[in-house]
Amino acid sequence: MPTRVAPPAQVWYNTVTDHCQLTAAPKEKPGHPAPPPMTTQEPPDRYNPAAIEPRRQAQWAATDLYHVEMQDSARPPYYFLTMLPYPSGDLHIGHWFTMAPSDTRARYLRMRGYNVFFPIGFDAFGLPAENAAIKRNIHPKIWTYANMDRMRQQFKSMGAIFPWDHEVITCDPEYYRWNQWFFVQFFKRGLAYRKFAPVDWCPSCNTTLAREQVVGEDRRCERCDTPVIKRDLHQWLFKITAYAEELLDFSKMDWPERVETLQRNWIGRSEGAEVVFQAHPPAGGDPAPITVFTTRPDTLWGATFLVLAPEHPLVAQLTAPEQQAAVAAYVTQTGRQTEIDRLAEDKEKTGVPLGAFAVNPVNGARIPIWIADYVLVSYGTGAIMAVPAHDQRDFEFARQYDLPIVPVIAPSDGALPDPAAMTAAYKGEGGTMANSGPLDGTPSGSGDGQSVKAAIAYLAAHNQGQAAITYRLRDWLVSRQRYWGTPIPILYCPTCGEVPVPEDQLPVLLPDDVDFRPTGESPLKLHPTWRFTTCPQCGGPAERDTDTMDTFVDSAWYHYRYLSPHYAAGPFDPALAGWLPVAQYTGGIEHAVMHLLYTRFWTKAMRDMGLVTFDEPMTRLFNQGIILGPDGARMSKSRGNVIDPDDLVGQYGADAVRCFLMFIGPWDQGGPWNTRGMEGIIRWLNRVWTLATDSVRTEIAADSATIPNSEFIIHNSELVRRLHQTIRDVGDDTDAFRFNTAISAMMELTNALMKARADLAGSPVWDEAIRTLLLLIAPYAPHLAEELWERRGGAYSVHNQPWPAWDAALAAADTMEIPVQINGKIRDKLQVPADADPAALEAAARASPRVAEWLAGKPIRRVIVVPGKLVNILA
Ligand code: ANZ
Ligand code: ZN
Repeated sequence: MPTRVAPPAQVWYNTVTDHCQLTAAPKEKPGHPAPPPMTTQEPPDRYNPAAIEPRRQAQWAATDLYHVEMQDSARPPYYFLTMLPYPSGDLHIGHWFTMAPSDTRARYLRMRGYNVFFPIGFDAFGLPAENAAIKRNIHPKIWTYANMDRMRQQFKSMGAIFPWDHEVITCDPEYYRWNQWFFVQFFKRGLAYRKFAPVDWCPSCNTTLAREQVVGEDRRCERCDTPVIKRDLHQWLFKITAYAEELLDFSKMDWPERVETLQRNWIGRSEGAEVVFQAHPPAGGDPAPITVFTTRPDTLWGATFLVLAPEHPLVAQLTAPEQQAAVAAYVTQTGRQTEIDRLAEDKEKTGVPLGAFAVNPVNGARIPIWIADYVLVSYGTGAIMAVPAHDQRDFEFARQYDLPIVPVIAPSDGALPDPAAMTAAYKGEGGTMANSGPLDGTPSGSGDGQSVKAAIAYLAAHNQGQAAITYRLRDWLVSRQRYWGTPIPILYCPTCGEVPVPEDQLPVLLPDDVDFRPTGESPLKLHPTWRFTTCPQCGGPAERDTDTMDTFVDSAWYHYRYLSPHYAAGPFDPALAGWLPVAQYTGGIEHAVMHLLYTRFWTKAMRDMGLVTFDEPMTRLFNQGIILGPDGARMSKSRGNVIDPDDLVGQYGADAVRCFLMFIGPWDQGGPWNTRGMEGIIRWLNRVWTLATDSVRTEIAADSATIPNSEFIIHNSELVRRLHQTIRDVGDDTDAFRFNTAISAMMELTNALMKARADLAGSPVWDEAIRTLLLLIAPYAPHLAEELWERRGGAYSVHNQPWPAWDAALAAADTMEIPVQINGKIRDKLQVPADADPAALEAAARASPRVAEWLAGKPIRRVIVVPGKLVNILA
């Protein structure tokens, strides 16, 4: 028996944090003991993660084990990326839930022979940091950097393979300089432009929000939940709409269907036509053309009025004097409503006539022009032709204000509906065009030979309209009236206008001495000197833009910077382009339409700038679920259901926490935390420990009596088969992010080994099985695997070993011969898998032609199946 040394658990435990700090900070903290040397310390002889983990982490750091050779021609590169965290304070269990399984898969691929790059950094600019800093009255920079220091240590306690020398911090001038550089390139290419526009404004955060940051039906600020209002400001936008069509093409990547659908709906492509009406201003003068967007240009003969969005630029010009008061009141009223309210289908329709008329280009009809809130200025052309007979909203509006309804599609029975009798608009399915001049008799629909295409051809031929596509996608609004962000690198010169900061003057540094509290004005505007500068073009006085960029700019391209975080000649070192695009990305589904769309746009813009040669930033994407509190609700401080990973690591060890998070359920589903479930993991890891460290048979035999069925002897060949099946299953499952079933498979192998131990311990098969088990668990429980590997004499490091190979022949389930009896007499013998269940055996017996012959039509009364023995059919 090995001598049992009392585990110095307390001593080891106390050194946990010191080790972590040691790996990050160059200097040791005074007053704390140095880490124990690797060789002289007697290790505890039972599983003691508090002792093992910091020691292994220090060893990996000291030996630079996870250093990534960026130009390695021998191994294929594999860029594995997980979404970078906000340095919001403490690391919470959600961070672990996203990072630890990713680390496991990255480690697995590393063992599979890939040169794996799995970097990490911090999304360090933005509102969360700034709001928290405001609350605590410390400078956002100090607060952010302190958080990052803390989180870095916490990340290290996870034992991940992050190459810390590639860390990217987005609030570092070395990083945001390239945000500015990209901004200038976008400006020069017409992809960045400025416009005076109504924007969504959060009165509490005192800033504009992108459309995506306005959440919920009641349109609240994503960050602070305050209802959003509209405000007019000069804003910079990135022209993401220039790529709308290309962004709908998902063929060059393998992303979850759900994300594709969310993006497709967000982009919202609509095919139809633009039709031009001439409007006559009440005051006289030249007619003003109004272009409408319609998906049903074929119903043009049934258009009985036009509706403009209240914000439409022609409203003032087309308003008759007697309507001015009513129109002004209506415009103000609309401005207070949200888009959702305006589009609500059950809402009573309201509107005001302008007192002007337009001419229907195809039949010369004079039709009135109205404004109504159900028409949005931001969609299509902000103006519609109303066809009340065939569009429900127009129908309700016409009924409300007694406007004419003219049907132009006859249902299949041939008779046009009587407008007075209609109770709803008729969409025209299966109908035929009527009352529509050249379209009469054409089947209604958008297919070939149907009315929509015929109408477009007619309009084009007569110069009255053309085919058009419109998108719901809006340009990306990037200006923020906040301090903690990248300064926008544009100057305003009274002579030269908008002037980009010359590239050799980048970065435009964010000054530290600013009153960063939100006033509604950009804090940089209140700085006494910062914004005053000279125009690089004419040398005259100029002013800087005082807004900062949306932080989604930072995260749109950070993965390029990871490759060469200190590269000074460009956003990334083109010599490292072989790593791109990212092979596998992991992160939450909540980023489906913001970050994941922006980063696709950014890569396409980079491609068009000649910086990269591919079209999509990340080839594969996996969305993990979220980990919930023990009560099944989202973890939050106010609910008091937050699980602190540091406590758990202190209590159970990082390996147990890692494994538990992967075991809790399918990774893409997440689930509630259940600390009791932790025990199963601890028990498993302890069994692995026992198997790998104890080989004394008497002790083992006593121990194995506690395992059910311990009398059952697992034969050599069965163990081999199990082993090969487990290698196969753990590999397949890890590949497919099925970490929970991979752990189950390893647990089963562990249990099988426990049962077989009395017979096999010490044999070559046994040793091979233990060795293999350690290799399989290495990506999952990296510290434990390293420790046990070393104790069994393996060469450092287990993490540099190749993933074990498996043999299909050895993994195949054995077959056996089963007799089939009919009324007790053997009539056939079947080859079946050794583990076939009763249903499978009965089915095989019934399917046998010889059995059928013997039965010869006799009805089967009963079938008796004894698995592994026989099938007896009573006929
Ligand atoms: C005439 C018409 C007749 C229409 C008909 C539909 C049915 P989607 O599919 O969502 O793109 N529309 C156009 N611009 C609008 C705006 N800015 N605000 C509100 N509604 C607008 O819808 C396109 C249809 O929505 C367009 O086709 C237009 O109504 C309306 F039997 O034009 B349609
Ligand atoms: Zn100038």
